[in-house]
Amino acid sequence: MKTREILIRVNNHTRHPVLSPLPRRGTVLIVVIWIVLVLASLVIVLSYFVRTEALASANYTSLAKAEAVAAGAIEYVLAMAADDETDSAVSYESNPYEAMQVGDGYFWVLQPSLSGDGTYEFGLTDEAGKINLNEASLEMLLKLPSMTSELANSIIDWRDQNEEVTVGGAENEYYLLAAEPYQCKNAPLETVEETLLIKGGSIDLLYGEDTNRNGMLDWNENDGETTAPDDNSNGKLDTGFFHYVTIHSYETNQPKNGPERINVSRNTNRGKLLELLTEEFGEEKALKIIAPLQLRPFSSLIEFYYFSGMDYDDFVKIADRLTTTDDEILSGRINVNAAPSEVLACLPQLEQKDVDDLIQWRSKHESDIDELGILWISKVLDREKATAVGPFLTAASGQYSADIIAVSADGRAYCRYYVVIDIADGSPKLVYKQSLPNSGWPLDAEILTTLRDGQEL
Ligand SMILES: [Ca+2]
Ligand SMILES: [Ca+2]
Ligand SMILES: [Ca+2]
Ligand SMILES: [Ca+2]
Repeated sequence: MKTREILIRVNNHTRHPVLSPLPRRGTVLIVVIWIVLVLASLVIVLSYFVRTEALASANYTSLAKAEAVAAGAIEYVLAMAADDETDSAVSYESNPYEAMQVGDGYFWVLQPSLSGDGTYEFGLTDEAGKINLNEASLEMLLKLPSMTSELANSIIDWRDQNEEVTVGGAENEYYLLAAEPYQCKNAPLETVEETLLIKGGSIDLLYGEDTNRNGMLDWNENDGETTAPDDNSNGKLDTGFFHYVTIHSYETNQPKNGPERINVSRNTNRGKLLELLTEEFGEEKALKIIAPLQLRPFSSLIEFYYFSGMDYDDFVKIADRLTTTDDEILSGRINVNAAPSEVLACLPQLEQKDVDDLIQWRSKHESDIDELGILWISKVLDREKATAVGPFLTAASGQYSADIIAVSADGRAYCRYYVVIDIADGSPKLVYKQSLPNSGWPLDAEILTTLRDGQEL
């Protein structure tokens, strides 16, 4: 009995797995499907990560290339600034600052298009063609485009060493009461953007509607409040005062060639002046010129020119050998051969017609204007006006700025730098470098499309 019972139980046991094969096979299938699904998802996620990583590393490589191109471009503009100054005989088939191919990319040196004709310009910008915020008088600051009386007066207080408040300006008591207080600087500005710290200063006044600083009216700069910036959508670009001001301009009080200048503001230099005149025009003529002259302080060479009674052509020959001050550094004088109309309009006593006449005369005599110093303004302005503007003018330039845009050849990455180069002492030096990472692509969007399509420019 026992044995039979056991057998039956065993049979029941052995029967059991035979009776339920289908449910067990289904479970395995479902488990396998799940595993396949999980593996497939892992593969998809992994390949997504790999692709993202590949893209990121490609973008990183492109950015490194663009940065390398920008570094090359900075060296290039350093060399070019010195080259321009020495009137190199090198000629270029196309603009040497536009779409220059270097290594694995291209660069541009963008020049603000102040003409407002809707075209890009490329090249170095002459800092001596601007108003120097550290040197200009209140009267001159007030005449700048987009300048307010509040900001102009406050710039005077910001840079002067005293604590006396100019009417409409601000000294320490204003800045120390701000939500996050800071001191009035009472020293020269070190960047143009420092005006944003000064009472009355703002992005709107500094850059106007041209927040990407390209001198062009971009679509977002003409759509009102729809997208930043807040513009007046009048179809015209308000550029602010950024492009018309600098803090970098200065020159050394030395002639381009030859010995030291003679300071005609000192009567003790009469002998030296006679020597120079004799050397240049012979003894008889020299004595005739110098005989009636008693030297005294002059505000500028223009004033001395009228005082001397010399012929225009004669004076032009010796002008670069003369000065009216012992100062070795002359800061903030405006290069009358380089300044745009808006800057010349800031000069004392000048009306718009005078400015227009100066610009017209200058463009007519472009080829030989460098030889004339600032003396040619006497051909355009009357004696009183020429004497009034003389102290603020020069024909020399010692500093240039360059707005550099560099892009990798595949168009994946670009970078932008604003640099200032000083060549006043003959050897070019980089004195200011500002990265502009958030200004967007400032040139024609077609350029990036072309490069991303794998084509060359
Ligand atoms: Ca002050
Ligand atoms: Ca713009
Ligand atoms: Ca807008
Ligand atoms: Ca506008």
